Amino acid sequence: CFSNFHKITGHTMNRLSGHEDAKRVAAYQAVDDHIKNNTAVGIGSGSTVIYAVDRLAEKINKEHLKIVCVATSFQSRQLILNHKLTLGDLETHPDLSCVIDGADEVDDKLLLIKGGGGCLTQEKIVASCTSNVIIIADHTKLSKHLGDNYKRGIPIEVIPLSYVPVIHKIETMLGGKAPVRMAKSKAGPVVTDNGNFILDWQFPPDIQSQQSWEAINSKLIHIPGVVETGLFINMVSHVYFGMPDGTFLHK
Ligand code: ABF
Repeated sequence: CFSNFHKITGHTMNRLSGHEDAKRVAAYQAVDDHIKNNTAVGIGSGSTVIYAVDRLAEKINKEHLKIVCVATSFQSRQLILNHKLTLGDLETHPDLSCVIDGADEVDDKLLLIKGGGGCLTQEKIVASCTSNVIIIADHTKLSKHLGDNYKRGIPIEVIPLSYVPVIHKIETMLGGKAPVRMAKSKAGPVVTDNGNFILDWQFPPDIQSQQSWEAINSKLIHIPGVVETGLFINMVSHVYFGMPDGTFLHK
């Protein structure tokens, strides 16, 4: 289902800048294809989105566009403010023309794993406010099945007091391991923008042959204490991958 393959000319890729160039190619193309005047757009989180906001700011200034930006995280809010873009919220803009966001993995059915950077819940809420969710990523995020490339597991945001019972329930009900994500310093758990913890569920490899991701997601979401999962199912309209040779792949 690769619908489009395009060449961006004038791009030289090398080993060091390859990933960054690929992110930039995807981000610029998504902004160029989808941003329209007098609209409100959702701004995702992560390193690829930084390129999208750079391009958005350039486009707004050059074309004198009126765009309201709705953030999906503290990082995203800072990006919007640092670029001097107009910051809005879902209270005033509950219907967004599009959302541009990154992902940790995208399978060939356009199912996503998100939340590797810790921002899944607000991202999913904002994504639910548009019918046009656009994912931007470098080529390493593309996979046949979820988990082929992204080995850390599916991020699951949980209320702190529930984290041990939730771990037990996930491991008993679905198998695998679901450790709480620790800060790099190991001084304590990572705390999300919502004050919660994240479990990274390393699911059993054969789970995808036993049940659908919809069924798995529904089991996870019904465990008391689970706030949201990083499984994004049937939410995506477009994906732009930056490829190693400077092209982009549009699915
Ligand atoms: C956020 O940023 C997360 O949902 C996802 O985990 C991550 C992708 O980041 P990057 O673009 O840095 O790979 O959107």
